[in-house]
Amino acid sequence: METIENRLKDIRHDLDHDLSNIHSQEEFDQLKIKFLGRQGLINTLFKTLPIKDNPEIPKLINILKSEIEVKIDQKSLSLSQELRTTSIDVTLPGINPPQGSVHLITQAIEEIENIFARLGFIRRRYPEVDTDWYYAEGLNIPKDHPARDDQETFYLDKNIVLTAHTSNGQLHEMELMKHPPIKMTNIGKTYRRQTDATHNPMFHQFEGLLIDKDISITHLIGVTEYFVKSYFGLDREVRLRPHHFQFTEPSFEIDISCDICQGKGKINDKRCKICKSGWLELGGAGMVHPNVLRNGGIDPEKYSGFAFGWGVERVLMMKSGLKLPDLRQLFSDDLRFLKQF
Ligand code: FA5
Repeated sequence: METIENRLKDIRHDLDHDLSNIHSQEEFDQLKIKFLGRQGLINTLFKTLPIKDNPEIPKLINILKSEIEVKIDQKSLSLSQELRTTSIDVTLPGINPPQGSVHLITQAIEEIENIFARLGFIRRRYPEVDTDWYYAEGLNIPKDHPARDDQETFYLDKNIVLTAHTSNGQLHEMELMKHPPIKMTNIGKTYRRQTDATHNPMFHQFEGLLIDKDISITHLIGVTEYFVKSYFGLDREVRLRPHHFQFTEPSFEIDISCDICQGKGKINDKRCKICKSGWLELGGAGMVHPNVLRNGGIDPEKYSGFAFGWGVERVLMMKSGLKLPDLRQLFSDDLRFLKQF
């Protein structure tokens, strides 16, 4: 009798162990078969124990059977609750993850890149952290020259700067290509110690450089007009104003007609508040200085070229229909502002 009771005890123990390890319907069904199935442990007890000799034995087996049935019922309930909370109902409608969009500045950069690509300009990426040679000295700006003051440069070291313009790409490109024709845009981040409604300490510039035989100001004007009409619209006009840059000779500031007053400088006899004169400044340009060509290993007797460097955020602000009172908004993380675009 003792061994029989031990067998029943083992089955109870077995059941408790199995029940605590069940986490799926399949495991549960297997467990039911194992204990209560036709070939299960309970039926095996009836078949193998001497039930005819001792009427106590079937009683004990039936008590165990009822215990097993109760525990199995309880598990069935708790398992269905567990499965309900953890399973995925694939028929439910999905939750859309929040959708981002390309930032305004990235959109502008892509548009600018594509406009110049249509004219055959290849986009390069030159360093944002560069040596003084590429940034200034090689561009005909000697040490201690007052032209360095204009840019309020961040120096990381005596000889290493966070570039304040993308013009450092000019010499890199000449070294890379070695021989003209050269036709590149260098679009990248630039840094100056400036901050107000039209200046940010980090901003983007796009530099253009074209060097070949017999390149003249006419080509510069043609490329500028193509860009201005493609980016701003066919109604915008271009003008060149004499200016000075160390690395171009002659040098210009390029202006485009104001879209608010249509280049008149006045709206209903009142001065246009945006431009005051009918023109908005696009940025600097000029014919590459012979010293710069020489520094890049190109013979200025054989080749000539033009370069320009304009601000991405500024052209974005000047674009028709986009009125940004403060350029620094572009760098804010205010989604109410950014989501408009
Ligand atoms: C230059 O940086 C010259 N390297 C441009 C150049 C290239 C001239 C090739 C000749 C040949 P400038 O300092 O004017 O030029 O800057 C060019 C443009 O950068 C400005 O017209 C303006 O659009 C933009 N810019 C300058 N500083 C800032 C700033 N802090 N925040 C936003 N945009 C700026």
